[in-house]
Parts: sequence; structure tokens; C-alpha cells
Amino acid sequence: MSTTEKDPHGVYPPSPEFVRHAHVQGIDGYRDLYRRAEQDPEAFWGEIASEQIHWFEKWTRVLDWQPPFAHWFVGAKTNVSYNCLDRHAASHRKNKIAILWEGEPGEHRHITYQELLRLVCRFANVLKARGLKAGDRSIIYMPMVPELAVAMLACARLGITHSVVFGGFSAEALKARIQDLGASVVITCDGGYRRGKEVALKPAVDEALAAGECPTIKDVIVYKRTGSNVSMTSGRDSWWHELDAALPDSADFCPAVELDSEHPLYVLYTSGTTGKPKGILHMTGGYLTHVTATMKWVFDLKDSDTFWCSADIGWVTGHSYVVYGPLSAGATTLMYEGAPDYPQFDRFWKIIARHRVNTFYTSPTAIRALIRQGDQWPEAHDLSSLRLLGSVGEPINPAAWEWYYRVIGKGRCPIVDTWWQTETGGMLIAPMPGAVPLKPGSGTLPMPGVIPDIVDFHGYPVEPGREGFLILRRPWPGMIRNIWGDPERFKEQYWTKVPGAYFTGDAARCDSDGYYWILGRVDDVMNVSGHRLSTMEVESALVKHPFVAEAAVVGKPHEITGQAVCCFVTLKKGHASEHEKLGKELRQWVAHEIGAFARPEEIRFTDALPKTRSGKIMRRLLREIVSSNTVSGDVTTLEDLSVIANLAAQTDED
Ligand code: 7RM
Repeated sequence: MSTTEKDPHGVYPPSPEFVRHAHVQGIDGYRDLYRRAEQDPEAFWGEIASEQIHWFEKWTRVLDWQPPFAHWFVGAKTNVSYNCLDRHAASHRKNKIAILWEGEPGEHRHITYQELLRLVCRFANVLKARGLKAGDRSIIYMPMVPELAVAMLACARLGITHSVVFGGFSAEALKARIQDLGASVVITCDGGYRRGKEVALKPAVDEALAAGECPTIKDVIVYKRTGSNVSMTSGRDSWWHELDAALPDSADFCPAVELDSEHPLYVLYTSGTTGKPKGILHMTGGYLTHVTATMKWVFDLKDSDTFWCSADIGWVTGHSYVVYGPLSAGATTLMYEGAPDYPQFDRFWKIIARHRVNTFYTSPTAIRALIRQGDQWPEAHDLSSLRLLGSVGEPINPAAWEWYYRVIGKGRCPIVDTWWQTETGGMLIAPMPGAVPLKPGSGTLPMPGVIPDIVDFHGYPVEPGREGFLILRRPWPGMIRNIWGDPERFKEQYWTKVPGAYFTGDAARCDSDGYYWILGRVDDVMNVSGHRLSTMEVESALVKHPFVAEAAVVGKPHEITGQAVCCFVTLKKGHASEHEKLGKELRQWVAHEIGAFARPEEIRFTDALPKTRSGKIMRRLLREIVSSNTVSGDVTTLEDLSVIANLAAQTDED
């Protein structure tokens, strides 16, 4: 393995053994697919969709593109629930485990494709009996129990557009989503488990629906998970199990509705640049094709695989790679209810060993948090079943990559670093692991049919190797179709910056091998003395220091240099003292790692960083703290509000 100046962290080609069994073999295999998609995208996607998806009726056109509005598989009829269930239940996969569930307290459920089909049909019949039908909208507010997937698939079966609201969101956030969507039903639980405690959900639903502020809601269906006491409002609330018990014997089947390919499958709310979350709209046929194809390309899925994506289904990663992608591709998808550190720091490794997990897909934040606890936790478990690792959600710093590769993958497992967004539906830049040599920290090459470009402020392509805004020049099947109820915002947000192209909001660089390096959100890029500097680059440098656990970096307004680098740093256990000495050392460390212009103005030590519940560091809040010492706007996605209070308090003392 050689380390050149261009690739400071080395290049990792797939092992011959991995290539031999891969769906896409060698770089020529990748290039062939890419070329075909580039030359004739409609023929390419038409072929993929015919091979991998069941259609009740075929399309008249693969793509109708009237920028910025795309219609994929025009005139075709299909059903996502049918593709995830019926076709597998009628195949050799009938008795294969579809969902392998582990609850936080330790229970297990093994649900076969046939059984999952039965559960989904029964719940679809429940919804039908309540008068719900295609075109209606539902809100699903549940913990990570199999019935969350059952509810999604039952809605998809009938054409009810669902919006899953992550169980960690507050009643206020829930209310805003119910209102924006005009939903007629809320499907929820009494509660779920997180770090040994019950997270109550039904009381939050009651609060959101209080005082008649959500008049569109006619029904609340409650699945019993914890058995704790909840109040049920008569005429509005029903228990899932009671509705189920009242079904006739014939309810074990419910036909999947033949839906238009462009029927709205789901809306998922995500934070935008304003305080109001955006309802990202995904449709049926294109989304299904995209997530199914990437299961095979990027996860190199085998029928014998146990596939585990540790994301919560409340986020897009969970929609696409816990539920729809794996089930459509006929995989066994593992679903875990709880926290990675409960009851101990080895819970993830224990789950992998116990269920002989083959593919593990998680976030850099989770990896770094577990690195901090030490190698003894993974080393106590047999991780030899793993053959592929994945990363998603943020750039992975080379130090975390190396640890994941060595300590978890034992140097045997490729790591697929997958770049995509809620808006893209599925992966867009990611390696095919049997084809594309890896470079730690790079998402590598675009998926077939994806034409990225990197442009400057005026929308012109930058010189090769330079940083710029990542845009996408062509539509892809899983792409966002609209912002629910706000087409103007959809156009303005994504399509006006570079005419005809999709604006990702990310900065990136493409190296001379065509590899993409994502540098983070555009608003996370600092400008220090006219030098462009990514917050991530500085963070990556900081976490290489042996005492640093995590770092978040923001630009602080500076009279002379425009912006100055301000770092929030958490230290590994046992290094809490010596702040002053260490502050100097870290400033020098960064200057040494990147260059003198990057030398931080300020290092602030903190016990924890403010994060969204999906683990993204909320740099916007840190920016506000360093520039004004106040915090405003929507903080409903913060994992721990006390973190903010501490950071601000510490600043006051300075
Ligand atoms: C899947 C997801 C999207 C934003 C995106 C990026 C960042 C995601 C990577 C990444 C570097 C990656 N959807 N991002 N994946 N950055 N490398 N592999 O996370 O809508 O919640 O976030 O996340 O900034 O724009 S998301």
C-alpha cells in the first residue's frame, strides 16, 4: 500500500477474494455501468427497473424531465409494499427472516417475509376499516419496533402517504409536522426504551393534539410496547391490538393497490436554513428503483447476508436502508431499538457477534464515540462474520476510518463511505466495493446516472482539484420531487443557484482520479485571510491528536482575517487537566497539520458537543455562540440542550 502526496492516507483496492464474489467486479465493471448510464440514462434505468422491480403496468416513458420537476416511469403502476413483501413471500424467500429485531431490554423477534406480509396486510385492513385510502396522509411516531416498519409498509400498500417523525422530537415539532402535512391519522406507541428508561410517546401526541390545534386528525392508533399507563381519548384513540382482534379471519390478506409510479410514498421533514422544516417529498417507482439498485451496487448484497444499518427509521437513512432498500432487495434487515452504549459500550459489537452480522452501516459520530471507550470493547467479541462496513451522514475523518477498518473490520472489510441526502432518496456518491479502490475520507465515485460537478459562486466549473459547490447535472430516480406544499421554496432552494442543476448545499473537491471529497455544508466552510478552509479539515486534524475525542470547528468573525478558526474540543478520559498547555499545543498541532493560516484563534474545551439526534454537530449554534453568545431559532433536534447551556455559561466566564 503506497502513500503518495495526493493520497496521504493511502489507497485500498478490494482484495481478490472480495472481487471474486462481488456483483460488480473491478474498475472496468464500474466504468461499464457508468458509461452506459451516461450515454443513455433512460435505457439504463429502464433496464434496472425491469430487472429489479415488479410493475403491474409498464411505463410509456422512463423520464419526463421538465426542470425542476421530474416524473420517473411515466404511466407505470407499481406498489412499494408489494415489492418489499408479496414477491419475496412467493419465492424461495418465503421463510427467510425479513426483520431481525432486538429490543433494548434484550428481546428478539425473527419475522419472516411471509409473516411480515401477514402483519402488514392485517394492519392495512385496520387502516382501510377506518376509512383511510390512497391520497390520505399519516404521521408515524414510534420507537424502533417492527410495527414501525409494518405501519410504513401498510400505508405504502394502500397509497397513504406517510411521514415518520423521529421519536425523539418534541410535541411541538410533532404538531408542526401534523399541521403542515394535513394528516388524518397518527400511528404511535405508548413508549419505547432508550438507555434503560422509557421514552413516552403517547403523552407527546396528546399534547400535540390538545386544544383542537390539529383538526385534520381523526384517528390515533396506539401500539402497546412498554405497557405503561397512558390516557386514551374516546372517539379518537384506539389500541392497535384491539383493532387487530376485531378483524375478520379474511384480514390476513389485503391486496396492494396498483399505484402510479409518481404516487407520493412519503414526506420526510428535514431542517433547512430557516427555522421551518422542509417536507421532502418522495414518490413510488423512482425511489424504489434507486434504493433497490444501490443495495446491490454498494452493499454488494447477497441472499445469505444479515444486513444492519444502525440508523433510526425516523431519519432518511433508516427509510432507505433499514426498511425499503433491504426489504425490496430481499435482505434480512436487522433492527435495534436502543442506544449503542447500553447497558455497556459493547452493545453494537455484541449484536454483530450474536446475529453474525455481515454488513454494518453506521455514522462517523457513532464510530468516534466508540473509539473513545477503547479497543477492549470490540476486542471482546467475535466480529469475524463482518465482510463489509459502511459510513454515512458526515465526512469520516481518516483516523476514525483507520480504526473502523483495523479494529472492527480486521483489515478484511471494505468501508463504503456513502454520500447522499434526505433530498436524494438514496446514495449518489459511494464506492462499489468489489470495483472501486478506497481512499479514506472520500466517497469515491458517483453512482451510475449521477453527473456531479463542482462549481464556483457564479456557477462555473472550478479548475480540476479545486474546491467548490457540489451540484448534480442530471435527474436521478430517487430524487426529491417537491417540498410538500411549497413548490416555490423547492425551486428557490435547490434549482436557482445553478440553472438546470440541483444544488446540494455541500462543498466538495474532485481529485485527479475523479474521486469526490465532501467538505461539508457550504455554510460550514470558513474563509480565513482569503483562504478557503473546511471546518471538517480542522476537525480532522484535531481528532488526530492523541488526547482529543471530538472537535467541532466554526468560523468566528474577525476584523482582520474575515473569519478566525474557533474550535470546540472534547478530550478523551484522563486528559481533562492542563487546559492551558494543551490549548497552545493544539493550535500548533493544527498549524502543523494544515498550514499556518489554519492556526485556530481559539480552543474551547467542553464536556460534550451540541448534536442533532442523528448525531450531526450543530455548528450553527456554535457559530452563534462564538459570534454573539446567544442561541436562537429551532433547537428541537438537539440531543442534549444542557450542552448549549454549558457552552454559553463557560463563555460568560471568559
Ligand atoms: C444520508 C444523510 C445530508 C448531509 C449532506 C452532507 C452530509 C452525508 C456524507 C456526508 C460527507 C458522507 N442525509 N453527508 N453523508 N458528508 N460524507 N458520506 O445523512 O439529509 O441527513 O444529511 O449530510 O453534508 O449534505 S441528511
